[in-house]
Amino acid sequence: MIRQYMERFHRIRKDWTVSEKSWEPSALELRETQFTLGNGAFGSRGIYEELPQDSLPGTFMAGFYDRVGSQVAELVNIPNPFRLSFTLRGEQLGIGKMDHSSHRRDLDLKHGILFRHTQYRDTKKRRYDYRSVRFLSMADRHLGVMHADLTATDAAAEIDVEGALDMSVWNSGTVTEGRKKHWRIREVSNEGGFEYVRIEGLENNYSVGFATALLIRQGTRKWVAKDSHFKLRLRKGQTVSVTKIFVIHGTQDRDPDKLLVRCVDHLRDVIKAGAQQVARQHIRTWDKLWSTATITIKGAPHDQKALRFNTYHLLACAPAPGSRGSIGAKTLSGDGYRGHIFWDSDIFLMPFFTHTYQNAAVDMLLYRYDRLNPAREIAKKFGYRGAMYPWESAGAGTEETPAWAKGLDGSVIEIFTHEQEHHITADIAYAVNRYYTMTGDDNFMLDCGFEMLFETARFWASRVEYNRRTKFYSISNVIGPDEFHEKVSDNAYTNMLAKWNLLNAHRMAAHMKKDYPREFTSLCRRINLRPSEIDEWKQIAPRIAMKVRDDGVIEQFDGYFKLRRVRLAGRDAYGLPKLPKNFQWSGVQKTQLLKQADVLMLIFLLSDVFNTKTKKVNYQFYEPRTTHKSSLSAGMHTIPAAELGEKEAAYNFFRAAAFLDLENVMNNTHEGIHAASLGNVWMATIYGFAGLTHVRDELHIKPRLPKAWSQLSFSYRWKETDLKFVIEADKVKLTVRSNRKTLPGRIKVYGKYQEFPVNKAVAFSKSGKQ
Ligand code: IFM
Repeated sequence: MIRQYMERFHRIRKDWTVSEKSWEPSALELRETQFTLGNGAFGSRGIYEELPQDSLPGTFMAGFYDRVGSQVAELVNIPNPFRLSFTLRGEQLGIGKMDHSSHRRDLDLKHGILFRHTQYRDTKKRRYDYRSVRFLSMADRHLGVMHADLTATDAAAEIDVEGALDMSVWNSGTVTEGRKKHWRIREVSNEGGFEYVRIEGLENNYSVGFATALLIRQGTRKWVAKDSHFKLRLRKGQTVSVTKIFVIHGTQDRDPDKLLVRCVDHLRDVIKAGAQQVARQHIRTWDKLWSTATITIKGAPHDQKALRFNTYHLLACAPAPGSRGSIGAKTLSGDGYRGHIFWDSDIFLMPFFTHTYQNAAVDMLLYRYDRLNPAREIAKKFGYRGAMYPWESAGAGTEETPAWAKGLDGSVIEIFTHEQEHHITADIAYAVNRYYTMTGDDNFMLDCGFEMLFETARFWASRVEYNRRTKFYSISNVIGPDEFHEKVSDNAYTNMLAKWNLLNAHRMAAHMKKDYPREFTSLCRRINLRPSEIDEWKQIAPRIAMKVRDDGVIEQFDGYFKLRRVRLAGRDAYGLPKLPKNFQWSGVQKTQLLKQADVLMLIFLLSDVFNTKTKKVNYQFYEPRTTHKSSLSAGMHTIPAAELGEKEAAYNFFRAAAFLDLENVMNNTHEGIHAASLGNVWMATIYGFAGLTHVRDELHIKPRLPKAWSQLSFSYRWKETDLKFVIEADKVKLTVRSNRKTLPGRIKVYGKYQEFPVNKAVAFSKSGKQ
């Protein structure tokens, strides 16, 4: 039986399980987000199948957006496939509806399975034992399964079961809009006992087909419920098992019959193979994902679980292989930020995928490559050259930032990020380049990467403005990563990344010309890139303005130092600064307060450009001014804090990020998992505590584990080489596995270059080789 089979794998290993041990109505939406299941193609919130009041069912199909009725395109909340409702003697079985004596749900992070066990008591005190298990297959990304067992413990009972798709779903209302439904039902039919439903997006005729079967087993009797509905009588102590299997396919094909055949044939094949086989493949696929993604910590079980929770959600939202898709700011776990894709995916999520699950990283970059033309259009619209990527992106690659949104104090505010947050274009170039230097994937570069680097450089060359007085190039009217300050000039992050983008494109043009002359000529011809333009990149870059104080503090933007200093008063439970009492958000732009890392983000990304002294003075200056009102902030602070020996602060920042969604630190987890923070937790562990840095072609390792961690182990892929680290307080053990004869670059441990024979573990202590 599928449930027992799944339970065998689960064995309630505490450190791989996130649990809900009682029914807490106030945590309903929070748990729905936390218990989201996903396989990259779909995500489905961890709703209760009987849909208690205030449930927020959310099932999202990566890449399916619609804009009808809203300011901008939204990730569509499609019908909820996990609904299942039982009625016994007229009383509905359900949490909050019927009394219960015990209840728990367990999310198995290892295999992406949600277990549930609730013991109910009806109004006559008769008991019912209810267990369910569900998963979205990681092996077959169109498939989902839910299995429920109901036992009438005390007395015989008439039961009525209903398992049709739940159509009563909507996209959340936002500040200026009400709730929206982004699809209409185009077809409902019954095909050989399977329920078939086809919906269609309102805007673009995108069709999604659902084929569902409800398989019933009572004693030795087995059948398929007609119309997903049946009634039966349970004897005292008897169990009825219901297995709901559904397949979902999306298409833009105009021939709806094809979709029907695809869904129904697929479902038939799955049923023939059997749910157990499906479960086995699902488990195997998760095991494979974890084999490279696992991070093991000894000594701190809570941190260990938090890390697994974060990694689980990273794997659950990783683009399906070959999808050419990316990841929204709230993964596939909620409709916060309308499912839009920000720099979060390029800067915060790419490193995890690049070093553990490279295919997903490629898909994320292809998502951007496929939208190079809309980015060219945006540049043109603003009067620039090259490609200017939108701040918020959805399906089409056009700008999707809403004009209005809710501010930190709940008021409606006008949004300017789409007009001013230009650093996204350099962030994407940075992501392309980082992927290349970490993987050496020449094919990707020849097919897509070089073109992206050149088109983004072109944009910056047209975006900078020459100041005759200072003889420097300025970039005015921007918003940097710190979104508290709008319409500023010469934001250090934007300017430095623009400069980097130009210099790097110049370097890459030389590299391509030398190593791939034919392809270089053909690309230049295709995008009409002239040698004089490439020369111009090199001339502009060194003259882009950046202000640095005598003590080395980089001015976040022109005039920042003149703003009012507000002292943050005290720290919260995670060690994050608190705002002074009665602080008014409305005047925040006139203060030096930061929403999130800005200069420190720059220093992290271009780490080898800055020396330790510069890192230190800037950390000391900006950290006390940062409010961490963005989920992108706390986790990334771990890295400079750890590097500079601020051990306690580093650990606090790590915990604030690692528990961000587990403990609802920002009070908005109900809107969805904070994707960027997931990536931050991974980076904080690897680049903060394990102390890995890439310096040109070299890898340097200088661990600084938190006191509570006695050991940290993980895998790290670098240019077709798998590195397996086991790190303790004063010791690094490294095993290099590769088919290459030589290492991709030199490796320095504790400040000394070391030799690494392939396939052999070598250990080093701070004092030398062991
Ligand atoms: O991309 C971020 C931005 O940096 C801060 N506001 C939220 C966005 C989405 O996470």
